[in-house]
Amino acid sequence: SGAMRERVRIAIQKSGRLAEPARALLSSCGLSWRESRDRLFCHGDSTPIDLLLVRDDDIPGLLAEGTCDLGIVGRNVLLERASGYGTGEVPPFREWRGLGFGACRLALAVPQAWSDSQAAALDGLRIATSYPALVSQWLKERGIAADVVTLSGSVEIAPRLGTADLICDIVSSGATLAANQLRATDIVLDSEAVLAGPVAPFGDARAEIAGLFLRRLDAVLGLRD
Ligand code: PRT
Ligand code: ZN
Repeated sequence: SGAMRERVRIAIQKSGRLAEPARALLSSCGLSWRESRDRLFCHGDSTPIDLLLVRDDDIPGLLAEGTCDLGIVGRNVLLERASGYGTGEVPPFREWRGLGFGACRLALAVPQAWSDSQAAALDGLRIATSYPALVSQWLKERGIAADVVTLSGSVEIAPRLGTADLICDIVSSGATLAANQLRATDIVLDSEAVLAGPVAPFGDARAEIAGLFLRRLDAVLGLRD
């Protein structure tokens, strides 16, 4: 959005895996907030940086429309949305920093009973996933003609239900795959929580605020002395 603003809005997950570590990281950067009653918007106290507490899936869209300036979101969610932009279209957001928490992998997983050669021949098979754009891109890059079946949840039971032959899902410990008699094969994406921001620089007071925040963040992340 073209509106001039003098405060920076950071969107983070309201609840879920990234919510607490994101707040802790921002606190360690010296940010603090007045708790608002609805707890969807937290006004920054010590710095002109406010928080927006949302579903992680909404963060790329909020960045794209300019409702928030920065966001903390899984690389998997950010890149899935970025991959959804057509050729010639450039996503207005990008990863600014990897944040070192929320580590996981987007991985293909096949029934444990499959042999390695079965797992390597995916042409004509159906892959269930909540990440259709990333999976389609990965298949295209390798010239594999598999069908992508988009599911919003419970992806790991798709092979047993017969709705797909294999899956591509987020894995951290691997316990969920094991519980569903699946095993991971290829890694499509190594993910972690990232700071996402616009591709174009801010054209107003937000540039200085975001710059100061980044310097503090980099000090906390140990990227600089
Ligand atoms: O409510 P909202 O939409 O905001 O939250 P959400 O439920 O969509 O997201 P949430 O909180 O589950 O995950 C947020 C982000 O955390 C993801 O986008 C990833 O970047 C990251 N992350 C890290 C994970 C995991 N680890 C993870 N293990 N996201 C999901 N999982 C799932 C995984 O799919 C599996 O089904 O947790 C299950 C357990 O994993 P295992 O391998 O340890 O058994
Ligand atoms: Zn979500």
